[in-house]
Amino acid sequence: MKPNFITATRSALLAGALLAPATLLAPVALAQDAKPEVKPLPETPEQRDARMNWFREARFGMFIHWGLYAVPAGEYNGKTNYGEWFLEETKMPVSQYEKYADQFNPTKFSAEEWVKLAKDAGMKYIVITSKHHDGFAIYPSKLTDWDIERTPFKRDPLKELADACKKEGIKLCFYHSIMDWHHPDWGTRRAWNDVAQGTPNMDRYVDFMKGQLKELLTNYGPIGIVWFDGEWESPWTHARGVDLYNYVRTLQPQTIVNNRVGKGRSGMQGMDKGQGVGDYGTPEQEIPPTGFGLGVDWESCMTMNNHWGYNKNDQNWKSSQMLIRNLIDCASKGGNYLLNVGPTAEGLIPGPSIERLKDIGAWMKANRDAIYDTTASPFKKLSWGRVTKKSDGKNTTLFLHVWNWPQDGKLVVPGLKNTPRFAYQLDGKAKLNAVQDAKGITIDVPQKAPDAISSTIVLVVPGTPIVEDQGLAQNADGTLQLTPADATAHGEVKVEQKAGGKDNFGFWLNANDYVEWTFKAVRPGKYEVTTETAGESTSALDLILGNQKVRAAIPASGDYAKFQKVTLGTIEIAAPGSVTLQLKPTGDWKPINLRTLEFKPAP
Ligand code: H79
Repeated sequence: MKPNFITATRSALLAGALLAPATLLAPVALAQDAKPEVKPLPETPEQRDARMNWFREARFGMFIHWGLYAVPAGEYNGKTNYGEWFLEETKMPVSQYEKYADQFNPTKFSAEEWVKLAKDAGMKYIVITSKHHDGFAIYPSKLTDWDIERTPFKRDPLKELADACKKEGIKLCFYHSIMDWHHPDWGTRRAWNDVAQGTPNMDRYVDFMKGQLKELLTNYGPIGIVWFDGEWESPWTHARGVDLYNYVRTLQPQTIVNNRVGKGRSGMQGMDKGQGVGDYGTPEQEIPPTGFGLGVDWESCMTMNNHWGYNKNDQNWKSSQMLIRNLIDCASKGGNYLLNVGPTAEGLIPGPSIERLKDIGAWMKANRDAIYDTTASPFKKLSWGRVTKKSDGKNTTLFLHVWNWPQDGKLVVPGLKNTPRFAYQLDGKAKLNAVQDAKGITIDVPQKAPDAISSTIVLVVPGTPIVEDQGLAQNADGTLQLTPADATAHGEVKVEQKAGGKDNFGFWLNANDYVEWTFKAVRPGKYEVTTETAGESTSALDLILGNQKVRAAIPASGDYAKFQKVTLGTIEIAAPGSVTLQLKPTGDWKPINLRTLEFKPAP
C-alpha cells in the first residue's frame, strides 16, 4: 500500500499545474484535465505523521462485531456455522430476518465493562460495527428505521461507548459496511431482499451512507478510525472510494480511514496493489510474513475463535499464548493487532473471550514497554522469537521477545554489530551480562524462562542497530530446520501460523504452486529430510536440490488438521556454500498441509 503522502504530493503538483498559464500546459495534460479525477485530500508527510501517530503508538485494539445476527447466534435450520454473514448465507427473506430485531434486547450490555475489559487487556482503541453488511444500524439513525430503535432496547450503545471511552482514554472507532444487503439502493440487490422496491440507485445509496457517516462523525465525539469493509462488489468504484475518503476526512480531519474505502485491497493479505486509497492496509485473519517497510501502516484483524459475530457453538478458541504471540508478531513487523470479540444478543462478551483478554492484560502489564510505541525488528528471522525496538536518537532499545528459551542459558542475538551497552530482564529489571563475539551478541540468561509465553529481555545498544544478515544456515553438526516462514512460496500457498512452532503451509491447492528455501551449507554430506504432513489423500512431492531430484510419497492422514511424521528422502549436500532446496508437486500430488523440514545426517 502506498503511503498517502505520495498521492498528496502529486495532487499538490497537479493543482499547481492547473494554475499555470494555459500556454504552458501540454495538449495531453489538457485532455486528461478535461474531467479532473478526484484526488485524496492533500496532506504533508508531517501532517500525515501527526494524524497517524496515536495509531502507530497503540499497536493493539479491540474489534467488536455486534448486530442482529447475535440473536440466532449462528444456528438456523439444523446448521450451526453461521456468523455475521447469516442473512447472505441462509438467504432468508429480509422480511423474516428483520424479525430478529424484536428479540434484540441486550439488557446486560455495559459500555463501562466492555471498555474496561479492552483497557485492562492493554488495548488502546475499539472498533465497533455501527453497521455490518446486513445494513442494521446499532445506533438510532434518523435516516432509516432499520436501526436499534426497532428493537425493544431503547438505548444508544454507541453513545454509551463514546462516554465510557472518553472516560477511560480509549479511542472509539466505527466499522461501517459499504456493501448493504438490506438497502434498496445498494447496486447488487439480493434476490431474497423482499422488502426493497424500485431500481437500485448508487448515487442515492452514497447519499444515505454519507448521511449515516455524518451522524456517526458528529454525534459521538472524536472518532479514531472509520473502518470500511464490503468494498469489493462492482457497484463500488475507485472514484466513489476517493470521494468517500475525502468526505470522512472533511467531517473529522484527524480521523484515520482504512484502505477498504477504496478498491486497492489485494485479497485477505489486505495491502493495496495498484490504485488504492486510504491510510493503512488491512490483512484479515493473517499476519504478514514480514513487514512492509517504513511509512507503510497496517493492522491485522483476527478472531479468537472461527467467527466474528457471536456463534454459540464455536468453541474453537485460540490459546492466550497464541494471541499474545500474535500481538508481538504484529508489533515486530511494524503493524497493529485488532482482536475481535462477538458479544451476545444479551450484551455480554463471551466468557472464553474474557478469560483470554485477562491473560493478555496480565502479560501486557509486565511487558507494555516492549509493545507500545515500538517499531519493527531490524532482524529478518530469529529462531527464538521476535524483536521490537525504540530509539531515543542516541541509543536503541531492543526488546527481545523470547518464545523458545535457550537451554544453555545463552541467548544469541545473531549478526548484531553494535557494542552492547547493557542488558536486563524487563520483568524485575535484573541486569544480565552481554558480550560481543563473532556470532553477534550473547546474553547470559537464567536457566528457566521467566515467562512461559514470552519473556522480554532488554538490550540497549548505541546508535541504530547494524545487523549483518546471518541468513539461514546449517548448524555446525549439519542439522537444519527449514520452517514455512523461512520459505519463499510461489503461487497461492500460505503460511498458517500455529502454536508451538507448528506453523504449516496451507492453501496449497494448485499443482503449479511450490516452495523453496535458500540456505548456507556448512557441512557437506548425506541428509535425511523429514517433516509432518496432513491431507485427505496420498500425495507426492519432488525434493529438488541442484541436479538431484528425490520423489517423496506422502501417505494420507485422513484430515487436513491431523499431522503425521513423513520421511521425504535422503539428499546430498556436495559442497559448502549457498544451496536452494525446492519442494514441487509431482505425479499424483494432492493438496496437503506441510510443516517444518528437518535435516539430519543420514545414518
Ligand atoms: O467483518 C468481518 C467479516 O464479516 C468481513 N470482514 C471481517 C472483518 C468479511 N467479509 N468477507 N469476508 C470477510 C471474506 C470475504 C472474502 C472475499 Fe474477497 C470477498 C473473497 C472475495 C470477495 C476479500 C475481497 C478477498 C478478496 C476480495
